[in-house]
Amino acid sequence: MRVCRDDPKPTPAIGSTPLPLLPNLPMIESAAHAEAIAVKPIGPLSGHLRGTSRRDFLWTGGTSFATGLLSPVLIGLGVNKVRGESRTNMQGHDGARSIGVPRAPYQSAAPLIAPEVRRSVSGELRTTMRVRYAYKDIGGYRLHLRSYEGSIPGPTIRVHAGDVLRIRLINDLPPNQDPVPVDMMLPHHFNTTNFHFHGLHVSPEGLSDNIFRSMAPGQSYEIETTIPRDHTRGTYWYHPHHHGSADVQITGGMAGALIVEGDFDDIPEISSSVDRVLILNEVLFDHRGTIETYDTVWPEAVPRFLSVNGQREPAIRMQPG
Ligand SMILES: [Cu+2]
Repeated sequence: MRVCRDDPKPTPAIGSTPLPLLPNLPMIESAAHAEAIAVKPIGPLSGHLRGTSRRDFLWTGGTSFATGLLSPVLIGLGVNKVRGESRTNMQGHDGARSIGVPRAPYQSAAPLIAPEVRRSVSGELRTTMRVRYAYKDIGGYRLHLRSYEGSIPGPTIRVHAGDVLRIRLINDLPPNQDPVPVDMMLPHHFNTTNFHFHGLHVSPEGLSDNIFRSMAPGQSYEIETTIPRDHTRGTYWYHPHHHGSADVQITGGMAGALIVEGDFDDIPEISSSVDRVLILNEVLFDHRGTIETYDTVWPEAVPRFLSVNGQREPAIRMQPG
């Protein structure tokens, strides 16, 4: 399923701390690509369910999310894919183009870290999403990118059909330096954003899933949407959808999982199993470890590597059997 294609190529990557702004510079490299997978592996109490898996896949340009119940075999496939990509691209980042990128400690096979979870209570999720620059150490590089709440990926939102989501979005990015172009098809205003609930069947108007809103830096905005009671359960995601800046922001890491719980989640064997959200991003950055020009996310002939929940080659440990 393809959606959200008004900008050519999305993707997530990184985040965590305050910092000084880097100047806009014409730079080398990159292309964007992100994959996000939410996986609910079968726990030890539900061995007989292994092999019966529920999966939903969403593909968006370079970004994909998958969710559901996946067997350890499938999880293994995902990890192998990440490992394969990483090895390939490690060489790229050791090349001349990565000279000058700030370095950071890196330990391969570190335990997988789950994104923070924000869950609805009594039919409502009321939360704040602060959009800001953040430092993120990933794969041995210290990157400086736009984020939700200073984390990459953003928090995981867990709701139920019938719930109301009330989000206060605070755009803490600095002012845009560039004027609005004559040709609006050109990338512009990378610090202006908005908020899109990818895949949700909700109102596209007003304060709801309105991709035509423009959320300027230095301002805060209310977002409110109601999920229909008969909404399909599953894993969705959220990301910016502002024309002209969405690609750069998503590539930098502004994305998170949105899970509508229900269906057979309450079956004891499933509810007692470990639920893992895996968000796979292709990490891209320029020689300063940031993304400040569209050329950084396009074309694709540049170094890159994959991350899982903002980590390069993390380890997922599972009990045998
Ligand atoms: Cu989308």
